[in-house]
Amino acid sequence: MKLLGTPGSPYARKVRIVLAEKRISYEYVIDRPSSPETQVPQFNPLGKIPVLVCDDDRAVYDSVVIVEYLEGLVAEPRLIPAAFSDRIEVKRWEALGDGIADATVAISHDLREPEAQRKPAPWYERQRQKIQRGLAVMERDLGDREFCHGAGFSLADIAAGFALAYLDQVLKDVDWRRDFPQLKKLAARLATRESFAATAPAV
Ligand SMILES: N[C@@H](CCC(=O)N[C@@H](CS)C(=O)NCC(=O)O)C(=O)O
Repeated sequence: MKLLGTPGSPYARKVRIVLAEKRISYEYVIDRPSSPETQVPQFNPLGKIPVLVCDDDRAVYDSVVIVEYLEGLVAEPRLIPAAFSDRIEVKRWEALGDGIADATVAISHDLREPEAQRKPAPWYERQRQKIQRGLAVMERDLGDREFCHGAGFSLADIAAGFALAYLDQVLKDVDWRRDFPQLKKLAARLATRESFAATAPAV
């Protein structure tokens, strides 16, 4: 199978961490949807990465669906619990991670525009509040436990980890380590994990 993505895409990294955890081999194809040569729309009509192209040429998108697909394809290690309420909890963590990444992507893309064309200050404030509130809920729900959900590593930890790492990558002024000490410890633990270390974007 092939994964279309870019080193800068947080959602592609989330999928790559899952692939690494499950030790699934794949071809990683760097494909920027903004490039005139992109193949992404051939596989995803929405023109977004990540896209997983299976060996039978079936394309799976977006990252939430890809992760669910990989969980069904290779059962171990289990990243999404089978029990209904645990499953929903872990998916809620995934929604938090994705939502924090969505707001971070929105800000970082707008900051690339010439100053006169940028969104107004209240729009920036709304995006930053999404990030801050999302992090506050992660901090509260993690508490002083080792893992974001239950007694072991799961997609919930991947969700928190990729979103925090992406914040470090593109919004360096957000000092989340100062405000959220439990997330700070979590991120330090996750950074040493093989799947995170192997997929960390070059600095
Ligand atoms: N919800 C999607 C978000 C994917 C997404 O927004 N990808 C960005 C890159 S980080 C993209 O491909 N943008 C190109 C575009 O929207 O044209 C997912 O989780 O896969």
